[in-house]
Amino acid sequence: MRYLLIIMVLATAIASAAEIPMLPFEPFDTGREYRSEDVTTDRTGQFPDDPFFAKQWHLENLGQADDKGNIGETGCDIAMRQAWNHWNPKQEVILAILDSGLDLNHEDIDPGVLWVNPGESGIDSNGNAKQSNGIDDDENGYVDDVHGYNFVRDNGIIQDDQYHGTHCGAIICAKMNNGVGIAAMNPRLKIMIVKIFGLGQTLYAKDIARAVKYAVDNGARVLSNSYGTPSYTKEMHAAVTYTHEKGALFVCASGNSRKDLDNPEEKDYPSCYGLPNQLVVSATDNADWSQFANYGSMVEIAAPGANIFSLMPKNGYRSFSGTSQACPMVAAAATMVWSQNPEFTWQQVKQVLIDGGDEVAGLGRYVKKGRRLNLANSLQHKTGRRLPAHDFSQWVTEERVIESLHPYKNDQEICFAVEVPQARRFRLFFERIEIDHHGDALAINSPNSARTIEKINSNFSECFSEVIEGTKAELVLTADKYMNAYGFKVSKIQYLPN
Ligand SMILES: [Ca+2]
Ligand SMILES: [Ca+2]
Ligand SMILES: [Ca+2]
Ligand SMILES: [Ca+2]
Repeated sequence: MRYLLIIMVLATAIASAAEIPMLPFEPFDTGREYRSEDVTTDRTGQFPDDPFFAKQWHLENLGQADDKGNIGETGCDIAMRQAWNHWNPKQEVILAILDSGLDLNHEDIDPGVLWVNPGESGIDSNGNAKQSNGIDDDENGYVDDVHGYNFVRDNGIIQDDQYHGTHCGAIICAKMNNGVGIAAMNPRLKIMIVKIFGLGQTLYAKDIARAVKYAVDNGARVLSNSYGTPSYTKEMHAAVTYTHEKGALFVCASGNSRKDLDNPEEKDYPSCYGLPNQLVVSATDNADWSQFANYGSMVEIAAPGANIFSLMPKNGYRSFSGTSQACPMVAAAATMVWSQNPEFTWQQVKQVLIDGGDEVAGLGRYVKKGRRLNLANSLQHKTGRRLPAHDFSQWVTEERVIESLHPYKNDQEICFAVEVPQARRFRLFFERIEIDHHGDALAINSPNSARTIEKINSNFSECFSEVIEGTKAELVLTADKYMNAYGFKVSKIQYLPN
């Protein structure tokens, strides 16, 4: 029942607040928090020398386990080590993070990463520091907004009093190669902190819309938005439209509820506002599987988002899962591409990120074109890995029914063997698939290559599987003890004759 309760809590939270941060996929009470004195990993003499670097599989995945012990697959990462070698910033580009602030007291945060508002820094005519004199020195409508603004308390103090902003922000801007804590994507980016969550009042759409407008009006060209709500609001729609008019790139998390965002009943915002300068981000794990992210035609890129190790307030460290964690990676990648190509428009930045992404088998169900961020490619304007293209016009179609019980039973693992003796390669046509995403999955395995080709835990109809090499496949349906669904029905197979 544990999962069910969590879902209900989430659903209640969504219903009661107009705007909430996307809660991490993992419940709060699992995992452990680390202190740097717990660390036994000695990385002295290596680059980067941050002791938790090996836990940051999203930066460099050498097949090590993630923080929860799941073994990864080499190369399922954003190619950060190579990206560092190809980064030559020509111009500063400001990246705004709209979240709960940043823990400036953390041992692994350097406040030097923060954007500094020139109009709110230095000394005023009375000899007081402009950043704390209680005066709106630059007359932008916000008092003492030296590093951004706190819309929750209506002041310039952007310290995190929650955790979400620190965890997501530090993925980008923790201090790296300092022998402490984690590495980050790049500490030399300039980060504007726009605090929209935390202790104090609950903000509603009109306040978040003001915060979005603040970010672009004060120079941010990339905005990282790790929050969402099922409610459409004209205020937020207008704010995202405003970022489009101003030529900024609005990067946002697709959400963690395994919803089909193309379904009118399952919309989530800001992902579904449909502005072309939006880049909606899905999440993958350390073997490039998509587990929980919302999906749909507006989701154009994936980035690592399962068990992402980062900072917690009070010198803590831990992993969280969510598109909230994937979103800042793409936002930082966009900022790095833009810093290196200052003449680019947002269209070009977005295109370079999508073009550089690696195509992943099975990811195409959840992300348009099935691409996961590869920052090293994008910084070099290289095309990422592409899956083989097939000319299906020569393939033979055969009626064949393979189906589970409808609904399938809870608490079981059941295997369906498929053989197409005359095939060189083949694919399955699903009339319908409905697999509950809480602990259930349908895996398509290829005994020929000893690989899992797809893992499906959502709803689709009238669609093909990925191509399976050889003559055999196995469909393995795994169900936990709670909540079931229709299951699946294959009605046709299509194959290339041998
Ligand atoms: Ca001001
Ligand atoms: Ca001031
Ligand atoms: Ca560090
Ligand atoms: Ca289930």
